[in-house]
This record gives sequence, C-alpha cells and structure tokens, in this order.
Amino acid sequence: MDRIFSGVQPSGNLTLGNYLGAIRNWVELQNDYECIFCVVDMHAITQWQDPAELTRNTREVAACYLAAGIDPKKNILFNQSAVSAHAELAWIFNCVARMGWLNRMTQFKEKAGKNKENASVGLYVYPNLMAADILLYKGTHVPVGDDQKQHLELARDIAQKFNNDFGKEIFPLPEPMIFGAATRVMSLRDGTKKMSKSDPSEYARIGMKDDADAIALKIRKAKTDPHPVPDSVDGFEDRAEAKNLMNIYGALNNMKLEEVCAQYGGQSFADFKKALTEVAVAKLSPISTEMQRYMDDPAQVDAILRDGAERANAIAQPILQEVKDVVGFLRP
Ligand code: AQP
Repeated sequence: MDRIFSGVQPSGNLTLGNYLGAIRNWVELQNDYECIFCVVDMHAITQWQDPAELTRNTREVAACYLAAGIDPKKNILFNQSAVSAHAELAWIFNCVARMGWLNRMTQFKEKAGKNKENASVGLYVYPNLMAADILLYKGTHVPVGDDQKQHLELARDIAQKFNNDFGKEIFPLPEPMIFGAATRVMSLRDGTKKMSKSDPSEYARIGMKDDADAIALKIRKAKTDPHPVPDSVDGFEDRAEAKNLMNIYGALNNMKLEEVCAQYGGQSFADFKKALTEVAVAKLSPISTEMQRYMDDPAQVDAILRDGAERANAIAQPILQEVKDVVGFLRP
C-alpha cells in the first residue's frame, strides 16, 4: 500500500500557511493512504528553541492535527525525537548526500541569511534528516507545500544514490503531492515572502490559535494597494498582496481564483477584507476551540503521541536493521 509521511515543525505559532499548505490536505488523504504524521521536533532545534516552549509547541502541533480532523487510530501520529531511528538513518544519509547537493538548497540560504557561518550544522543537513524521516518508513508519497519541493527532490536523490551505491533496491523514490490554490500562502505584510511561524511580525500571519478579533485585526491591517479588487486573474501584476488575500479566500472557500475575481471584482479591498474575515473566522474558530480543548488535557495528547511512537517504531526498526545490514554494520 502507498504510504505517506509528512510533518510540521513545532517552531512557533502554527499559521494558516501550515494549515492550508499541509494539515488540511492530510485530513483528506487519511481515507486513501496509510499515513504517518509527525511533529518534527528534531527539525525544529536546527534553530534555537526555548526548551519549555518546544515542549508546549510540540503538543500544540499535535493538538492542531487532531483538531483539524486527523484520526489518531487510523493514522500514526507521533513526535520525531521519540523514535531514535530517525537520527540513526539521518547519520547514514549524512554520509550518502553530497556537499554540492546541500549547497544548492535555497531554504538553508533563506534561513541562515547573511550570517551563514553562524548557522547550526543541523540546519545545513536538515534535508538529510527529512529524507530519513520519509525513507525510514519507505514512504512513497509526501504531501508538502510548494516550498518543500526542493528538499523532496533531494530525498529522491539520496534514495537513488543509496540504492545504486549498495546495488539493492532498498528505498522507493518518494513522490511529492502538492495541492491546489494555497500551496504557498504569503505573508500579510509582504506578498513576496512566505507566511511563516517564525516571522518576527505577528501581523505577517494568521495563527491557528488566533481568535475572531485577532483574525479581523490582522486582515484589516494586511497590506493591499489603493486599487479595487481585480475582476480577472490577469489583473494581479505587481499586486502580490492582493493576490495572496484572494488566494486565501479561495482556498478557505474551495473556490478557484477566477471565481473569487468574478464574485468580488470591482469592489473595494475594505469590503473584500470583511468577506475574508467572515470566512476565515468561520473556518478557523472551530479548529482553535478544539485545539484549546486538547491543550487543556496534555495527558490525552501525550498518550496519543506515545501510542503513535510505538507504532512508528514497530515499522521503522526492521527497515533500519535492513539498512544497517546492507551498509555492513556488524551485529555483534
Ligand atoms: N506559507 C505556507 N504556505 C503553504 N504551505 C506552507 N507550509 C509552511 N508554510 C507554508 C507547509 O507546512 C508544512 C510544515 O512546514 P514546517 O513546519 O516543516 O516548516 P516550514 O515550511 O519552514 O514552515 P514555517 O511555518 O515557515 O516554519 P518556520 O518559520 O519555523 O520555518 C510543510 O509541508 C510546508 O510546505
């Protein structure tokens, strides 16, 4: 059966981008695939995380998965550091991936910024750990946002090189699954920048825990331009912020951008923002309320993650052992 692996980092306040670009799609996929959904805490520490916040954010990402409708019985839901095989396979992949491959990764360049010398080594080899996450389960499909496509290509390169180097078809080449309109939700302050958990400005993102007032305020303050809403998709030249808001509306309402243009074309952005606020509050409020219910019962979240880690480990261990045997590690 096809097997899906995907994850979100507990690296801050979950955003609408994480929801529309990833979590919402998983809810659909759980009916057709064997799914492993991970809270990738080992990825999160590639950049500094306050320990207490990391613990809290880990539960919060799990709470969001559950609140969005992911069934922890049907799927495996766990946090990465609870299955040590991820780190073991990642080390082997550190020895398979080439420096030149990692040097091409644009996310490292974006996240390390100008101060590359001071970035953690973990941030540099992050894509190798991501490859290990997927291939540890011989994952065949990976639903990701557009921003993760390059890392997934690297995971395929690693799988292929490993198979070639050792002359055995151990790993499948995982396929990306990229969905619909909101594959890249942009910042509310700068339509050329991705909406991110770690953006220093709260006003750049809609958070999954934001209440109705916060959502309304952020949408009201979102950057636009003085022109009315365009009535066709050709009217977005130099209007990245306008396009982003309309894309978000379309994604939340399951409408194509063309349809949003047809419905609101010619209206002022002040009016359009009211409609966007209404749909955002209607779709997100039930999720944030449910997230809070889980956060008020951390023992329940922990029990779900513990059960998931046991089930993940049961799949991972035989695959890791197979890999170790192929590499030639002695089993004394
Ligand atoms: N803005 C986005 N639009 C669409 N999809 C997005 N994703 C993230 N941001 C957007 C998707 O969410 C999944 C989990 O991402 P992640 O937590 O592993 O890391 P990220 O992509 O680096 O997300 P952030 O929010 O930008 O985190 P920080 O600020 O910590 O770096 C992925 O499938 C991603 O595509």
